[in-house]
Amino acid sequence: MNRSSSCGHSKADLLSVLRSRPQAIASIAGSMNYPNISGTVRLYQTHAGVIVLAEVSGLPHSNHPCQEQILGFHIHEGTDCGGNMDDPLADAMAHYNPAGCEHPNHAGDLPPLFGNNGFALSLFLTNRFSVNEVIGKTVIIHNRPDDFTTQPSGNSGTKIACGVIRQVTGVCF
Ligand SMILES: [Cu+2]
Ligand SMILES: [Zn+2]
Repeated sequence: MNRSSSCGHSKADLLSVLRSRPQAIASIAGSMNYPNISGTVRLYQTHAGVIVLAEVSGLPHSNHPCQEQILGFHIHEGTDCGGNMDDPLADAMAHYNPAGCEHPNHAGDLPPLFGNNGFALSLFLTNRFSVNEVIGKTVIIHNRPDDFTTQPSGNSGTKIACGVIRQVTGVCF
């Protein structure tokens, strides 16, 4: 399962993996205060790391050209998008950090999403985790940019959207 080398992906062409089915998907939904947010995060295992493809709509945005939103984006260690009145996504807990690193070297620290009138699309490679090890954990979007400095979470503000990472059955097709 999930051995990309058996699927014919050459070392020189990581993006060819996007023609196959992702190994895992998180369906993103906004918290009760951000009901318009929805999207999908797809995870593809390659020999060089995990390709993450995120597409999200309904994000908070500004019409001012100098104030377009940049939104913190992480994998969190929690396995549930529930919470409480103070933090509707509290159950996502902290950044996924199995090696005990400081932020922004947590395994779950990802490039922030750049908003475009409420839409964001991001495609990147990370070898900080395998797809298999993050299945069941959560993807979180925040309402502020990640400053990549402040501990423990980059001062990225409120959690506004969440999705549980779920395994996609089947390997190649
Ligand atoms: Cu986060
Ligand atoms: Zn972090």
